[in-house]
Amino acid sequence: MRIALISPFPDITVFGLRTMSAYLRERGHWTRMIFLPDPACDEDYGEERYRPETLRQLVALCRDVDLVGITLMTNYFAAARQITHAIHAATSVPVVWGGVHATICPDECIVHADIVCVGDGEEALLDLADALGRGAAIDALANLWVRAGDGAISRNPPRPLLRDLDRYPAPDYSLADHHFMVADGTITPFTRELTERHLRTGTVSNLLGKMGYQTMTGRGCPHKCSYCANDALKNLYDKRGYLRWRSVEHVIDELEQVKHRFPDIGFVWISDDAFFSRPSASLAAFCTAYKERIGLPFSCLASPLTVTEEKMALLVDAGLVYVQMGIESGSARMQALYNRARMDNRRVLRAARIINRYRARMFPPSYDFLLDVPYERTEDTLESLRLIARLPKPYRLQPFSLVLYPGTELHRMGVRDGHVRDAHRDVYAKSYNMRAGSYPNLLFALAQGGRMPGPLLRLLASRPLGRVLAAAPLRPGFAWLYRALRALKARLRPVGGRAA
Ligand code: B12
Ligand code: SF4
Repeated sequence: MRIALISPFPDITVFGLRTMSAYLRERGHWTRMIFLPDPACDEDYGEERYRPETLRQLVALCRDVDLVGITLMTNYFAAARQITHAIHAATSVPVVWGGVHATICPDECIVHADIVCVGDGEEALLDLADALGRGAAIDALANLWVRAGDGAISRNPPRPLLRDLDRYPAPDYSLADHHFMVADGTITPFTRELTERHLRTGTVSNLLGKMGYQTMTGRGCPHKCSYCANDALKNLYDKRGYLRWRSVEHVIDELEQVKHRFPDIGFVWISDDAFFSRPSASLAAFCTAYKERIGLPFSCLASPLTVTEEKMALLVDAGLVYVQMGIESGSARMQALYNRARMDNRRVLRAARIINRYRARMFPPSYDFLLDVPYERTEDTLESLRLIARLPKPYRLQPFSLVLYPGTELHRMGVRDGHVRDAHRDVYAKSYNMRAGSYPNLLFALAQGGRMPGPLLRLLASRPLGRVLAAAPLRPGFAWLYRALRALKARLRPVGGRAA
């Protein structure tokens, strides 16, 4: 079978879609990958994202295939819908949607797609391609929701999660029948030069000033934060089998292939949800093999509970140069609401101090915080700022405006309490970059680079002063100041860089 796989994401990594492409090819099908980096990017989620000429070219690429697959996160719902409508209007090729949003909101997706994949897609897509190839029925395949011609929908539960991730080949970077939408909306063959140019502009690539290759050594997360997609995904699957790891050999093989294919790769970006939660023995084996056979600097994500002195020492010795850790809030009340009570300030400071011991050999770590949370009071945000004042320097802050993603506990609460009045505006079209203008958010912006002296930040975020300055009469003034500061930062940001 011939299957077109489409990504609307700005980033070209798309690990899941590329893995499925490689797997289908290995199993005798042909895939055509089409990357449509969303022109609106993260800033403006319009309804009509692609130009008519782009859609015409896209449809032409989908005419001679047997199946079209589209991957989507919640923010890309409008893009997937626009692409699907264009394909449906001009061809009779069935369209299957998959990815985190399809998994969490299949009922909404099946209105537009012919088939929706709930959960991991490799086996489901292979079964679907095989069945279509044989002319067999597709309405009872595990993981798939299928809409029949008369509108009836078969809703098949997901199969148990596959534990052996080594079954899947490395993501497809072959460039064979790969296509890419360039800035003017034209779809061209995806070349090595275009790939490398894109790999140079990812967030971490910008930060480290090197061309980065992004991969995942496992799937899942040991935690279940109430605002995170993992909260929704763990409810779908058996929680115990959710966190899975590829073997060290499997990951190192992939990285060796990548080094061979792209010799200019300057670092590896491991984007596992919580790489530090890999068991100690496996992490030690990874570090030994990585140091010997890959030898490139690398970055990863951490959670305050999983950073230990032992793991940090191993990783830095193997080449770890940059860590991003979610702190999210310094207020015990908010930590409890986020289901992160165990990641309290004591644990956060302990993890930050461990990371800080390696400051001479690493780039400053990034610490993520959630802002604009409807349940957060000014005092909670000021507590976060006071925690920041205690963090050892150097560091960078990555403040994210909370998006209430569907399927999460906080989304349920938000809907119940009237914080999601217009789903498109408040969730689907909201970017984590759209932070509200306020006194505490201004302090976050000023402290973002990690250069504000701790005592000054402590003073500005202290209870009496903070309360006065965050009070209603002063809000418009601080909102204006905040917007002015962000506009200035945007002007100073290097071309190709993104706001964190
Ligand atoms: C790496 C990553 C990124 C990278 C790269 C994204 C990319 N384009 O490749 C970066 C840092 C750029 C990124 C950015 C964003 N991300 Co992100 N990201 C992830 C992360 C950690 C891993 C994604 C991944 O590769 N997973 C592994 C693969 C195997 O799983 P998968 O993608 O789900 O694919 C499987 C199935 O879903 C299914 N499937 C997927 N597509 C399809 C298609 C078809 C046809 C079929 C049949 C099946 C299918 O099969 C796949 C294989 O089993 C996830 C968290 C996670 N653990 O998944 C968050 C996640 C996807 N990101 C998220 C978000 C919100 C974003 C942002 C929008 C905002 C933000 N806060 O960061 C931005 C903007 C996007 C952008 N600029 O590209 C959310 C999405 C929530 C939601 N409801 O949509 C997640 C789930 C994080 C979270 N825990 O909440 N992200
Ligand atoms: S630690 Fe991060 S990835 Fe894991 S559940 Fe919490 S927010 Fe999600």
